[in-house]
Amino acid sequence: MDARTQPDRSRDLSQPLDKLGPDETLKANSDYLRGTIKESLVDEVTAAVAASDAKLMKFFGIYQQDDRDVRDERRRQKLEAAFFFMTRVRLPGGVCSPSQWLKLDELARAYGGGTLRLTTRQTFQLHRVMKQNLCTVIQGLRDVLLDTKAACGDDTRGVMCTVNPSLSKLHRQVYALAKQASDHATHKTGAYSEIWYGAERQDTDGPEEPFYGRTYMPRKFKIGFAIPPSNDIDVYAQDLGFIAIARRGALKGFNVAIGGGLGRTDQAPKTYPRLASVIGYIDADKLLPTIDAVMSVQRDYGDRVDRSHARFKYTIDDKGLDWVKAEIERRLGRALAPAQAYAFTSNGDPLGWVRGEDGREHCTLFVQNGRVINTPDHPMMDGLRAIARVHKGMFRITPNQNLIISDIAPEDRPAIEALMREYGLDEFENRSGLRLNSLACVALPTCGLAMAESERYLPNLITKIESILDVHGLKDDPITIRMTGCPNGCARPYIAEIGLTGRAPGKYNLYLGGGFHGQRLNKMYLENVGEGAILQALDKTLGHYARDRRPGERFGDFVIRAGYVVEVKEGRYFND
Ligand code: SRM
Ligand code: SF4
Repeated sequence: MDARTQPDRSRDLSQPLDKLGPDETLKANSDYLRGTIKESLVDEVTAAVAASDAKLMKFFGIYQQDDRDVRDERRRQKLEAAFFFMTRVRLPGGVCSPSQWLKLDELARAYGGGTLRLTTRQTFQLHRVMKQNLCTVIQGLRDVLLDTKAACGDDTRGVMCTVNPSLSKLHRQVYALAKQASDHATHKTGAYSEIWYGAERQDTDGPEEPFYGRTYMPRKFKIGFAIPPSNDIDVYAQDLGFIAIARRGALKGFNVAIGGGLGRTDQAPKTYPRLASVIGYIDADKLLPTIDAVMSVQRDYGDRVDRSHARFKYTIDDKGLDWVKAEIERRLGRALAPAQAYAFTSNGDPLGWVRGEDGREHCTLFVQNGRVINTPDHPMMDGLRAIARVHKGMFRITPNQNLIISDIAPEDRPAIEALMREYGLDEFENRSGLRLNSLACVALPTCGLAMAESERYLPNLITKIESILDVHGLKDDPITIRMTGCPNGCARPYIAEIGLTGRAPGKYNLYLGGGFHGQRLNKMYLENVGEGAILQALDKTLGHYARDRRPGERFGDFVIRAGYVVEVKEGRYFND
């Protein structure tokens, strides 16, 4: 049975669109995402685009934003906000070539404020792109075979894949499938080429969007591939996660996990983070039909009235996991096999050099919060450009916002190492285990949803926590800490051992007790508190941990055993 031909309730005329949410009407009436984007782009009266076009442009990886640092001042001066656009690249598995890196570097310097941002889903974001430069940027990306399709919007988003290059053969196999999955599930509308490349509209033989129809997905849908023992992609945070099962180093198939998602809203208990449930096993050749079957269930049954309740996790909890699994199996035309044994050990990145099974060398560099930028004492952007000019292998962005210079022939390593030393790219050895396991979302000044600082604040907060770690002798212990500027959870804070989510300027919720390899949600320990209270709480709990931990016990496990927080067994009890 082909799930692509299964019922799509979003196109069912018996469901009047006006009974659905406004975003559904917008999508349905947009002529497959064309809207009036072309007109908006040439409107010289404003640096912004029409509100409806701003929503549609997300499907093309482009977000309208404004500089929040100057928002109030501009309002006082009766000027429109300082609008610009964030452009997110589609980069399955985070792999890019040196020529792609050089192009991104060039575009970032010319149009993106002189900085590149590596994201928690392994891709690049350019911020501060002006409306009149968007086509140039997207055509520049096309020159190196990159695009921004479906990097945002109600579709599949960036497909993630574990980056561990030491398992060379297995990684190659899984990465190839992740790329195939991304190409398969990305929207097909001709609007992309027409708007961004200036192509003529082509007649299509069949439907323009054979899978999505006119209304696409009810909400974003995230797919990721994990290769145990690394859970770097946080597979339990994906709407649809695949856990690679290998035999003698070669891929056999995948355990299938569904219904992960972290977004929530403060004071709205109906929203909650949920970890994905493992529902069975498939052979590798059933991958694409499984993606179709799972996505089509969410496409047809996801909530199209209330967007805050439209992620797959809510469909699963409303309908019941057993019902959803049975519906997936019905569409797949077969039962899933029982899940196979696997074990994760960490969701962090091992930094520094490793040699792959194929003899090639790989070096993972620490990039604090994914920000690639030149500063007076740390010319990181120049350093990576210098490496890209001589590097014959690949770059891989990790889900922890770090960067691997990968696939280096042993004889080329000395030259790369010399450049790393010259530009100070390898200066991570003296950093604390906490800093090396930290993640922060972008937040202010570009994110329109931020309530507090994140990327610009976490490094300073960590410096203060490091003093506490020094006192307790924990400087080298790997402890995960993740901060976001609002509860949406873009740095996956709810599965960190220490999570901080912004409530207001200078105020955060503090969560403790997440699983070290992403297997357990944390629990709120303090609500809406400032730096003083955060440091006090961490001094107390970290000190207690240093004194009383059992051999090998992780901080996240300890705070539960010591009674600071209760264990969250299921995502839906997170808010209790
Ligand atoms: Fe996110 C919205 C940044 C990963 C959950 N996210 C946003 C927007 C686009 C704000 C907006 O809607 O106006 C942020 C742009 C900020 C900026 O200025 O760049 C934004 N999200 C990011 C990135 C760049 C964070 C980072 O610092 O790396 C990550 C880009 C990933 C990528 O390459 O595609 C990013 N976002 C995530 C993740 C983590 C993940 O997917 O592994 C999550 C939690 C997992 C999940 O989806 O449940 C996440 N972002 C959200 C949500 C909450 C969704 C929900 O179900 O409630 C929003 C808000 C929304 O969609 O309404 C959001
Ligand atoms: Fe913006 Fe909130 Fe996501 Fe941070 S978590 S990038 S503040 S939406």
